[in-house]
Amino acid sequence: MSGDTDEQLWQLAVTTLADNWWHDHTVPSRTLYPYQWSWDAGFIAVGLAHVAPARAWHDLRTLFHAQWADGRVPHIVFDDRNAPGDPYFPGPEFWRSNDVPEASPRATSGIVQPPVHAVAVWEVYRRAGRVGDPAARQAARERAVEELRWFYPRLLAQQRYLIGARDFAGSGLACLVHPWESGQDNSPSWDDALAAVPADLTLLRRYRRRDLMVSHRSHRPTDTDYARYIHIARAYRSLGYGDRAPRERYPFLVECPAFNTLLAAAELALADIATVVGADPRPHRRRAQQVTDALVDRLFSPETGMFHARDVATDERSHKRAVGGLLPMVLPTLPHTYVTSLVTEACSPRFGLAEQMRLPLPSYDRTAPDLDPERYWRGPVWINMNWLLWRGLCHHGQGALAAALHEAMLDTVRHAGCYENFHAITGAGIGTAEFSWTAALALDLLVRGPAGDGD
Ligand code: 2M8
Repeated sequence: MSGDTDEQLWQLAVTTLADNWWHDHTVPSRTLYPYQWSWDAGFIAVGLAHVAPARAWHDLRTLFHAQWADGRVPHIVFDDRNAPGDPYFPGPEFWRSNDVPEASPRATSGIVQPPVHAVAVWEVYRRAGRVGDPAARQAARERAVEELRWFYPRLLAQQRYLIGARDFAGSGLACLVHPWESGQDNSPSWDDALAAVPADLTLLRRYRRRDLMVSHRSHRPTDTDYARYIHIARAYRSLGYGDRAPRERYPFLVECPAFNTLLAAAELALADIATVVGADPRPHRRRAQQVTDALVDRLFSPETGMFHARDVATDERSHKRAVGGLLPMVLPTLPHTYVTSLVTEACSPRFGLAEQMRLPLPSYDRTAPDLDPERYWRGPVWINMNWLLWRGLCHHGQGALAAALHEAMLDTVRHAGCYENFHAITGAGIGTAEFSWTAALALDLLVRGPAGDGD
């Protein structure tokens, strides 16, 4: 594919989402990720809201039907109807969620992903009732209010789990117990914390990496990374996925700027939802502010002008400049001076935001000696992170930069297709070719226009 028109891109994105719908949910990709993933479902719903709103609600409901009794929303929901033959590792027999009393009856993983769902629910609600005759519009609006009522207590429980049980450092921030929880799996942000985790390659002989059967080795995390991922997941599993054991039982405990930004953004979305369902929005706004303040206190570095992950075991901040460290820019609660600092960093050669730009922001500093332009979260461009940053730029009155980023994102997808991610320097498509969140967010960008204020 090269140089598609907007109409062709629209069609491609709609087809991608339709092809990735299986039974009661959308998979990120039929080949590489044949189940339902948590934060993918949020981004996917934002796109489905424009073309298949009933499916958007259905998809999110499927995810929340698998929510655990303690409030956690698992990062993968398995379903053997759509994926016979054990096509993904680690699958249900690795996670063994059915052994855990708080787990949902449906097999899931035991870890979480960034809580983008409240934002997604609000976006789907906002879009409701925009097509059809007046009666159809009215019915869609009423249904959307019912959906908000269904989701509100579940989203609250999700927040309570993350802000409560996951605050390992007592800092007001949620802590990740596994790099997969960040969604930015092999980001250089975790390198320091991971260095202390044993990399037992013999573990990989016992299991088989299914990702390498459908993807290039040079695009995926290394075996050393994978051995560590498995070690950390097994340690957490041995605690019954509990969050109250002594800290040294958790091989990886990290506060992530992007995850906590989305945690605060979820509180702001919940404040909006609360006003519709007749609840009090003020506690949500208060919590959003508290998380924002903790982000600034714990994760902002005056030296780099951006945010960085903090390893809770050593209490050290990483020095790596990853795109997640720019994400607090999406928060209306972030004081202006930090927004300015983040925009300045985003506009540096490291990330390349500019009124004339060819490619969206990479996942990692383009000038760093350890940039790996095609390896997953160590360089490549990801549309979801750029879409979030674009929302932040729109919100903070950076119209010209927002418009340039909007165009760069669409241009990249028009040229390469709905790939999972894109080479940090050339923009070529990488990973799986029919990737749901790229398709979904392209639809949203097309509808909303450069300033985010379109229909
Ligand atoms: C990637 O993560 C999974 C593990 O969860 C994997 O590498 O197999 C990440 O890009 C993550 O952000 C994403 O949610 C998932 C499915 O698209 O794939």
